[in-house]
Amino acid sequence: MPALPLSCFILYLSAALLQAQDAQRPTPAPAQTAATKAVPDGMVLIPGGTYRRGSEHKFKQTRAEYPEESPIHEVTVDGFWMDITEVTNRQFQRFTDATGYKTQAERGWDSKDFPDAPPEQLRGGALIFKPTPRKVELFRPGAEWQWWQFVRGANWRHPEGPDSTIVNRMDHPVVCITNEDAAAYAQWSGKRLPTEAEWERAARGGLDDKLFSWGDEPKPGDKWHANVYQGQFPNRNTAEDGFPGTAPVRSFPPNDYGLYDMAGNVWEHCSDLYRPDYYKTFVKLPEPKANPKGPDKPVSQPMVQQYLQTRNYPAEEPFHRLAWLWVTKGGSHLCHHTYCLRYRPAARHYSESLSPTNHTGFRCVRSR
Ligand SMILES: [Ca+2]
Ligand SMILES: [Ca+2]
Repeated sequence: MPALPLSCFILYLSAALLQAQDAQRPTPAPAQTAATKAVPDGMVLIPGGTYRRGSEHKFKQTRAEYPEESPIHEVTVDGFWMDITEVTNRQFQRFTDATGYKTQAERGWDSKDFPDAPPEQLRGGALIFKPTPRKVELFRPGAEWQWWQFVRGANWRHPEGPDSTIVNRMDHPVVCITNEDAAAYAQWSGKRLPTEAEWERAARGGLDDKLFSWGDEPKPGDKWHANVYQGQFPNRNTAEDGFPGTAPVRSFPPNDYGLYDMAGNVWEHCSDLYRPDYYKTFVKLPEPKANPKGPDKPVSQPMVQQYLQTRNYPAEEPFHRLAWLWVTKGGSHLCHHTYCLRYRPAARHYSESLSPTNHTGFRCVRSR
């Protein structure tokens, strides 16, 4: 999985974004209802405790690097309940049926935010993966534009575009969901999105210091333990694991906490803002707090691109909340080990609400 690309639409609008307002941290979700001692339906208790977050592993067989995961550091989280599976299309449909909620990809974008954009550019849609016709050089700047395409009319009901349907995929994870869409579902269901610290705690399943949520072996017993990408990315998907796209939830073994698809299938939204240097600043805090909730200030994709090249962010300018980057975890069915070995608990990536994608969904948690 590459860095999520800006769509042409987004590039076109970036100047308008930089001048937009609303650059403050979001209002926290309302406090959750009182914890119940009964096991919430479809959830499992993740024990609180201290674990070692992040990874400094050196991968020998790929040019891909993951500096955003280091340094490894101790983090303490309280116990919490977590959904056993990713939120499915069936579950999300219950939410939209009950509330009439329209996702960002369905609504499109508001001319108030983009006064100079032609109406056509504001129509809803999502970034959709398209296999390339032949092998491509993966590690050149902008390479991802060869396999990501912004498709008008693509959304959770039509994950590959207007002519596609979820009718036969109601047990698959919902996709083309932004962080705000996921938070709206969570609030409706009396839950919330996990923090990044909670998500990684849960994904490890008690196996601290292991590479994967099942151990250190990529493919124990010669069996795939997650829905990821086999073959040659992005032009030849052999689907050796049985699934060329998303899989029904629970298609692969759970981790030791009983959670399914914490590796692969779809990326999962967290409640934290994303900064690639967050762990480096976190470990310098005089007394790192338990239950960390991520950085206070958002960054945008252009800021991250400059940071990755120079290790410095550009001078800060206000930018619209739609361009804020939010943490996503767990990798997806598009992760190939040579390019995106991010189906690991320590792996970190991001989403932005200008470009929902058809490999990003979520699951919820509830405080005890
Ligand atoms: Ca697969
Ligand atoms: Ca997942």
